[in-house]
Amino acid sequence: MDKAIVTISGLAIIAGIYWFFFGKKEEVIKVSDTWTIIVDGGYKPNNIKIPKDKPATLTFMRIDANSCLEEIVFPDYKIKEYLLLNNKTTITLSPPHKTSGFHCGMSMFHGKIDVI
Ligand SMILES: [Cu+2]
Repeated sequence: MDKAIVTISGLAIIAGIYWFFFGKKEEVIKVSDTWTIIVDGGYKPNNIKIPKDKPATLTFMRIDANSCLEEIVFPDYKIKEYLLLNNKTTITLSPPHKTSGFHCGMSMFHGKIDVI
């Protein structure tokens, strides 16, 4: 009986470790044509991977009333947008040139764009 408990808890721990290292990564690494970023106490996700050969359309859904997050800046793309609360704002990065960052109007919250 004790052996069974040890075996089962061992398997549960292995499954947990597997999930921790492999399960989580998939939601961060996402290559597609559209991305939805939730703006809530920061940017979720805050690391976005976009393809190097085509425009990427990012949709920002701001649900955080904090005025700090009302503006978003992509310095390398010379883009500055106002994010309406409880609304979607679409920003197209074209052409995607290199790895760059974005941040709120006061540069307190940050995100990263990886071009792959
Ligand atoms: Cu800010």
